[in-house]
Amino acid sequence: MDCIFCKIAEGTIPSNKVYEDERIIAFYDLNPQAKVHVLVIPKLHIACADEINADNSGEIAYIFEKIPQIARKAGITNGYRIISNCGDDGCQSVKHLHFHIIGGEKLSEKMA
Ligand code: DGP
Repeated sequence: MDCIFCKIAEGTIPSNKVYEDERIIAFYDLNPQAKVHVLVIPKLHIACADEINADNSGEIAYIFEKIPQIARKAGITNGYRIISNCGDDGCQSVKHLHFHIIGGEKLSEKMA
């Protein structure tokens, strides 16, 4: 499968990693939208939030358990926003489920 984030998870495409274990990887976004912008992905290929189901939702729960640690490791100390774009109207450009963690500064009150 030709998926950039699967390749990052396998290590065949390099990334600036914040955190990695056997289930997930967190790395800095190539095109940061805030002072700190990290992406967290499951190593298991799940296309987007639409494809979360009873068989794979444990990976998502695990990501959310780890997000506080990842945010701290990225230097975020005063709150953050978690975003997951899904599908065409959601402007998802990489079709491997990912959570944007943005922070490190006061964010806009608008979300869209
Ligand atoms: P989205 O629009 O929600 O699908 O966000 C995809 C993000 O992925 C976008 O902010 C840019 C980032 N991105 C795309 N390709 C790469 C890559 O090869 N490395 C890194 N670090 N980020 C990437």
